[in-house]
Amino acid sequence: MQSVTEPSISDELRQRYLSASRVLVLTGAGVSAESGVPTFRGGGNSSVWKGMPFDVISSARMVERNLPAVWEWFDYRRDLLQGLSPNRAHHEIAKWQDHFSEFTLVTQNVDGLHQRAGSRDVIELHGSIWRVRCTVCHARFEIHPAQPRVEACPDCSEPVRPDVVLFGEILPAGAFERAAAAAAECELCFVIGTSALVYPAAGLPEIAHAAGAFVCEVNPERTPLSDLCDVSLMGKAGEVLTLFSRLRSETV
Ligand code: BJW
Repeated sequence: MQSVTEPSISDELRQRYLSASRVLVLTGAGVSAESGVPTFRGGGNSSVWKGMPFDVISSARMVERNLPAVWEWFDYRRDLLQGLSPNRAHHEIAKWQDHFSEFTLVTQNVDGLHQRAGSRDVIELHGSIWRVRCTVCHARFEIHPAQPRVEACPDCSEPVRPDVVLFGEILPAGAFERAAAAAAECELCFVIGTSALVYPAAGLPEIAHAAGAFVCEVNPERTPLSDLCDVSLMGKAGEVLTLFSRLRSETV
């Protein structure tokens, strides 16, 4: 039975958090909102780019029709990110990797802020804004923030595109499979800052729930997953996750 609570941690969640060995965290754009990164569906600046909804500009069709416009949109977002830093939620999640014997962080975000907060082995379901991919030979190259991005593939000179997953495109090889395996094995699953509208990512908490995991959502708003979750902590990720930090320090 799902209970929607104010952002305070129930005894059951406390006990599960302190005793869990296998934990999976799925994050979305909301985890970066407190860093100043606009969400996709939160009505923020990035929902529309020069009159185009994000699902038009961030589409495979636009890559084919107008790659320079796609680059303009991604260059703008990378420039924005360079002035931003990981927030309390990213830092708290980074600590969790050392608290649990099996910890898997799966993100839909392309911003790299989890890694900048110290998270290791992050499964990036939708790619990274800090990589490009050749449209012809598919070779991948990192973008270094201090250097201009690669314009053409160094291997074959063909155009490169952002190495992100657009609607209708398939996820990076093995990424969803790894995430789904961890979801099926976890005891405790956190779903943080995602509208849970985009599949297959939104299917991960469903897999965890079906396999018997306790599922906890952290989001200021309800989502299509709220009814499935055992607990919905309704609040901002930075504020809510700080409660878990205190919990651990209280028990030491
Ligand atoms: C806070 C907060 C704070 C605010 N603290 N929280 C099954 C059913 C139906 C459809 C499909 C299905 N399987 C596949 C599909 C098709 C499609 C899909 O899901 N469509 C639905 C939208 C209908 N999926 C795909 O196409 C995927 N590919 C695929 O499945 O390939 C196989 C296949 C191919 C062909 C045919 C069929 C199958 C690919 C999906 C790629 C998504 N790409 C994007 C863009 C990336 C590039 C870019 O960055 O521009 O990824 S879309 C966009 O949405 C981005 C995000 O990662 C993704 C999810 O958004 P997210 O993270 O949830 O953000 P928001 O903005 O939606 O929500 C923010 C949340 O934060 C809100 O809830 C706020 O309340 C909350 N919040 N402040 C905590 N402080």
